[in-house]
Amino acid sequence: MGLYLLDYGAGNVQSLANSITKLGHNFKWVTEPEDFHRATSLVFPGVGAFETAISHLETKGLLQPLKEYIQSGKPYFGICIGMQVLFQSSSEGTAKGLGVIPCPIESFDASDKAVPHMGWNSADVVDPSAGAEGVESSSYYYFVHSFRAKYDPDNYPEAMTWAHTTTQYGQELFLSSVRKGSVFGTQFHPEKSGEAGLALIDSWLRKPESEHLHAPSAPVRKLTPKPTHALTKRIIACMDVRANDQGDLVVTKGDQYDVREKTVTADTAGAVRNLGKPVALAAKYYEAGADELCLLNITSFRHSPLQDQPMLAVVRAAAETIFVPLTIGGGIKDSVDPDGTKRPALEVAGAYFRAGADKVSIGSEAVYAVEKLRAAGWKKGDGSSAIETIAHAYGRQAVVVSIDPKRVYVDPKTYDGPYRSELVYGKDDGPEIERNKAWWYQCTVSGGRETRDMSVVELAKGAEILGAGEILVNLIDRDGTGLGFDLDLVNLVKRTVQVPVVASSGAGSAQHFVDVFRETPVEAALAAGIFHREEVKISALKQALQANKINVRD
Ligand code: 1PR
Repeated sequence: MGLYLLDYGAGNVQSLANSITKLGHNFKWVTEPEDFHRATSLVFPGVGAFETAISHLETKGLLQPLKEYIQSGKPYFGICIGMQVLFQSSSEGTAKGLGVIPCPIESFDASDKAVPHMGWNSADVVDPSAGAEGVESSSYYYFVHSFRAKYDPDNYPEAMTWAHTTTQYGQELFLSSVRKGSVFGTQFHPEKSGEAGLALIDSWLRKPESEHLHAPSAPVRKLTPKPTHALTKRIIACMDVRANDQGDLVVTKGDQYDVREKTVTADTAGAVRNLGKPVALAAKYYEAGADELCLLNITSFRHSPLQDQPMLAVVRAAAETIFVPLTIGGGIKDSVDPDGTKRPALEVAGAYFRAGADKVSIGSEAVYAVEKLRAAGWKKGDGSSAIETIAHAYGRQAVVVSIDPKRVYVDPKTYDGPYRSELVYGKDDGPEIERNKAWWYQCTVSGGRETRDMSVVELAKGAEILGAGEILVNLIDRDGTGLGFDLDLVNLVKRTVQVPVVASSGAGSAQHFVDVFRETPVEAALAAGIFHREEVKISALKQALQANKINVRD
């Protein structure tokens, strides 16, 4: 008897479990079909890809019992894919959904916006007279998805009687939550939506069973999109994590990727710069209002990631206290344990997702995969790369490709190399001495130690073809310099891909964030040094952005 959570075996379900525990509730995992009879309420935190979710449920013999549970009238709360399975079908694949809500899930139109829809957006209650299911119109909730149920009363009037809230992305209105009878579902992730999300989960869990029964909403009405959507720009705090010389994992930060102290005092010279413990810093940034956190294991290229239990322990512990999205990077690649056991990248990523990560960030491996793709003529990948295998199992929104380029200075008058169309020309008033200079951006691997014969435009284009859901753009020349984001680089990448892009490297002041959001269409900006050294507080940064009319989450 009691609350059960359904885990079909892919994606980060740990964060929901952590949020329920933090709120003081007990639960059990569904392990066999009979558990659906034992459950008095059920939460399905579906993370990943629709097709994979349906086929895993079917293989485990859980699909039909799930359908029967929903029809039984006992309270059900589906999150993301846990909501989408209620629908007829999804254009993400050929698998059929449960068909409880008679309309399809389809892809967002990517012609006027970045897809996936990734970040914090608002949700408007369709029929306030029926009472909101803990959804506050003044709050923001975290979305991450490429497919959605369109709000479409003309074609699907019956399905729209399920509409509890709608959200606008670009000029599209879609169902961000559904409710009827004892069934509730959200497209957004309350377990990743900070305090607002925790409050929503708590209010659903605390309701007596009788209050879960909802009459149908008021008659379906037409809704018109507003001139602009409410998706906020995201602020990401990044922590580079590595073992120091004593073997403890510490947050470190270099400039231009060199993390060793340069000061010549007796006890610090040459030591790994230590800026604090990763779990404590992650909790601090969560409390301070960071919209996302990123942990990069920058020693991983020397170790087998699955042997790297301390890093997995860091992710587990961080996920217990932070309820915003968490990206893990470093060493996401096919690897071999010291005993010769092969570990595909998919397994490495899976271990991080199970520990509580929402996205993995792939660096060096992405470069090698795009080199192969380019050699094959930029057609589809062969399905074997880390980007492809992880995106297939967990959805493209779970795969970030992290680009670590360096500028290659050339004489624009004489340069006749392959990247002429990608050249950026120096300005007289740029932060570096750039007059009469031009450069292209060359990709690197192994944390900048090795350059490769590939430009940032090629890598971004190839990563998107292979299935990356987001591109993180660092720049080694600017890392830790405080000179500001390289706006030319960010615009170059934004022009190349349709997936969301994160600007990184060089933030030195709040004004630099204002500049990057005003002068480029980038979706998010990441910083490390200024947050670690407390030169800029996240709350002050958000105030500065709001003062400049840039929409951010409070
Ligand atoms: O190649 O898949 O194992 O991934 C390695 C990942 O680790 C890559 O994303 C790479 O950027 C990162 N990495 C490797 N070595 C280092 C290092 O510092 N020695 N960290 C490193 C790079 C750079 C940024 C930094 C921004 C913002 N960190 O993430 O956070 O430049 O810094 P700032 O705001 O202080 O300027 P793989």
